[in-house]
Amino acid sequence: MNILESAIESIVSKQKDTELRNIGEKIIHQNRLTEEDGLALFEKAELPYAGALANHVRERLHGNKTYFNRNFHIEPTNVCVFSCAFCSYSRLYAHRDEGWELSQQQMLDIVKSYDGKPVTEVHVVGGVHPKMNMEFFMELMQKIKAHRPELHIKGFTAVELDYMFRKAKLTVEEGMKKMHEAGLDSLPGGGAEIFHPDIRQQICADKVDAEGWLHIHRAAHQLGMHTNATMLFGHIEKYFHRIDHMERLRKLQDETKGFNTFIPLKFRNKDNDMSHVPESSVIEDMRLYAIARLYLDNFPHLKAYWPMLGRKNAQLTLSFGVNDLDGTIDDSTKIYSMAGSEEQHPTLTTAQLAALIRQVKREPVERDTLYNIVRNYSEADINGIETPSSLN
Ligand code: V47
Ligand code: SF4
Repeated sequence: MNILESAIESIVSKQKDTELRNIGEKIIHQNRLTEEDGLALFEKAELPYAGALANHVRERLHGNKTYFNRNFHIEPTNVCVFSCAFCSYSRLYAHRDEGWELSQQQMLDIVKSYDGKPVTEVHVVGGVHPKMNMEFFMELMQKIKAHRPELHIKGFTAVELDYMFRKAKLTVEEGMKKMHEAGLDSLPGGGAEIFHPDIRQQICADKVDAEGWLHIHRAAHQLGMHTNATMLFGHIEKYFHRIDHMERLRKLQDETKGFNTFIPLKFRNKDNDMSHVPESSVIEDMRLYAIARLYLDNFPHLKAYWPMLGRKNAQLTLSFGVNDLDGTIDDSTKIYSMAGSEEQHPTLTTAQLAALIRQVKREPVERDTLYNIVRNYSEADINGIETPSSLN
């Protein structure tokens, strides 16, 4: 038994609550948690206990490695046919003069502005514009690939794809195949929000439901594509809804093994129809990351999206199960700055992101979208780089 294993055994053996102690035993022996276990963790586990268990799992899976990638975002539009109550970013078509709509050429120019820069991924995500159809995006991807074939296109949430496929009168399988052939390499995790209909009805009633979201990801997995999954947390959902959400993802992952990463997204309450709902505390946020790491035993990676959490809290998550900090995001993604994130200009250079990770004694590893290692960052690579206290 190594030092880490004996430390976690000692923490579990000292746990006074029998149910929580049994959960700890399961984690040590790599046994799956039940829904009741997940609920008990949310209801009773204090942060140090859940966190120690999650850190044990994180280090068993990844040691100190903390991944990030060099990517950039394209947000084609914020015009959207839907009106999710938590969204601070979208504008209805009738008010499109207040929003933005990029042409194919403008998006291609963004791609070209990265010529010669070592980015590996473009993340394309935006509102659901009634006039930007599947043909438009297929053509865009073909042009991107013609210009830079090796650039990985991670694009379009299940919400955007569901709308495109229905408009094109294609089945999910047909639509996904066409998008894949046009250049789509993988799917981001957005649009999942909270799957349970009782909550979905209140926060995003009109967009694709849980079954539809899972269907789209299953179809992508069946084509050999990888995808991510998110959960929008810390608003009106109860612990039970979080477990229900993660349970549905765990089941699909058992079936397909196509998910790479789970990304909890903390609800931010500025300028949206849920501004009266208070944001969750940092303790609740860290407990959520930890419990997600424990519950989703078949997800290889757990990501904290730093532009939403802020840099310091993102560093903190690395002790509570998280092993991925997304990317350098070399441009200004608006979905969080408009919803109240402290990160109004979410840009970090690669060396700054690596320094952020090193500062909390983890090992920065640059990856591509599929977690192939691009580069390890040694102390020497980041010497003299500003650390977060001076970056904030
Ligand atoms: O689905 C919208 C969320 C998501 C708010 O797969 C909000 O690598 C908090 O999915 N407060 C879209 N969250 C972004 C997304 C994403 C981001 C980064 C990486 C990946 C990936 C995916 O943003 C939406 C919704 O859940 N969101 N408004 C808000 N007020
Ligand atoms: Fe549209 Fe996405 Fe905003 Fe919902 S969250 S209103 S689908 S942009």
